[in-house]
Amino acid sequence: MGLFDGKKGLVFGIANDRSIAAAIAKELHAEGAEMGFTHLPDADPSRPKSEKRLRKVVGDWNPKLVMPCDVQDESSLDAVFSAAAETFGSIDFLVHSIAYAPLDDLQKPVYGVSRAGFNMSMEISVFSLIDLVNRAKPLMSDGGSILTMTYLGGETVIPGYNLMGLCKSALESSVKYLAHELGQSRIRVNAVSAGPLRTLAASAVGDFQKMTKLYEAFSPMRRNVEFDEVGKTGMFLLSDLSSGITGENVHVDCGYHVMGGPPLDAEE
Ligand code: 0WD
Repeated sequence: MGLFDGKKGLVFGIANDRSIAAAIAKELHAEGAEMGFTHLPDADPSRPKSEKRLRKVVGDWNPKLVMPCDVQDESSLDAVFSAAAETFGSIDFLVHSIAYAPLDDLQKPVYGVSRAGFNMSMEISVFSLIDLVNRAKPLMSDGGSILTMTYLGGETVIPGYNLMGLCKSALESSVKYLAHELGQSRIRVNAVSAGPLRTLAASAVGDFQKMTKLYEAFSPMRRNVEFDEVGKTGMFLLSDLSSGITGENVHVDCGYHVMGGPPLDAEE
């Protein structure tokens, strides 16, 4: 008997087997969930790289829905949600694990960010959650649970996180407002704030190795978080085990976020 037996949902944001969404989907699958997945559209359909990488993660689960989706493109979103309605009828959960900022803007100080880069980053990393929630609501007539992924750089300054920090602040605020607006429809909206994990997206942000060393030295647990730990907490927030939790930002970061200064045993 799995926690997700008979439950259906959509997962947005598996780029490859190291994606956080892949870690969450693995736990959901182990608990019996049926899922639909999207990948970034492949520029050359005769060489479907994104689809192939996604299918490598989820192929063995025989998913009924695998589709391209660019959250900036209304028509691809329309297609995904009409296919989801046709395939699943209703859904119980949705995973939003999507973020993007143009590298050039991400590497600039916040005051140097371009208007176009700001708009694009906010659209892909924040508005996409709002839009997905709006589109998923009619499919969640029996209630549901929605999860997004964030990082501590949305709450406090993490040098190098720059423009993405602004996006995560707006994303975390969206989680609270959406939770408020959808609570009476029995739809919960939560975020997981994960410690640094080596994924495709992470390679674009600051000095990754420096961050992981910092977590090893400063976090209460003196280590970095593992993929499956983030996956399990994501699964918990999507499951009925967390039925009383909404609007929450759960930190899965070995406690790093509670520290206001270095531990006394930290090396220079
Ligand atoms: O340390 C980390 N990796 C952390 C990541 C710590 C805390 C939070 N996060 C967040 C990220 O900010 C993001 O919101 O977790 C989420 C997932 O990130 P990830 O698993 O680290 O990264 P990745 O495996 O690259 O997945 C992000 C995916 C994209 O992958 P690529 O690398 O191909 O851009 O977001 C998707 C895409 O699959 N994505 C889009 N999906 C639809 N339309 C779009 C788009 N326009 N742009 C990006």
